[in-house]
Formats: sequence, structure tokens, C-alpha cells
Amino acid sequence: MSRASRCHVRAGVAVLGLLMAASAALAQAPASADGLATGEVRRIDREARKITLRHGEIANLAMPPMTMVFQVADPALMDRAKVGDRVQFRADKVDGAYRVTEILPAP
Ligand SMILES: [Cu+2]
Repeated sequence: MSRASRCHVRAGVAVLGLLMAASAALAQAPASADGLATGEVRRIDREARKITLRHGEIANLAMPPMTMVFQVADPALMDRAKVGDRVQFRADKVDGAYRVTEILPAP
């Protein structure tokens, strides 16, 4: 292989990488636009303003299913569910901490 064609191959790989990054971003767009994950309420700590959820995959955080504690953005969100409820929720990561910003009853 000549020096020139090797250079072309390298350029092609770079373009392919960009295309893959672009399509990955597109694939994630609907998930973060919708951004709802499903979960079950395991614990509500009103004093600490925290909620424990056993959740399914959270696409916008690239998080696999698990049980974990979230901070709650607005205390009023904790009135929308009780322990044992199945919910849909939105979560984001702020300053390294996971925070629930929306809670809805599961459909
Ligand atoms: Cu988690």
C-alpha cells in the first residue's frame, strides 16, 4: 500500500468515527428529549430530601438497572408517590450527584 492510500484510509477511519459519534448522538436524542425512566419507590426520606428507587435503564445517564438513592429537586415530588409505587421519573446529574427532577405514576 502506498503512503498516499494509507493516508486516505486513515482519513476514512476518522470520518467514520465522526459519523458514528454523530449517529450515537442522534440515537440518544429521543431518549434525552423524553428522558423518562421507570422505577419502583423503595424509600422516601423527606428530611434528607432523598428517594430510593429500584430503576430500569436510564438512557440519558447511560445507567443500567439498579437500586439507588437520588436527591430530589423539589420536595413536592415526594408527595407524588409512596413506597411500593411504580413510577416514571426523570433524573439528571448535578455536581456529581444524581437528582430526580420529575416523578409521574407509571402508566
Ligand atoms: Cu442507578
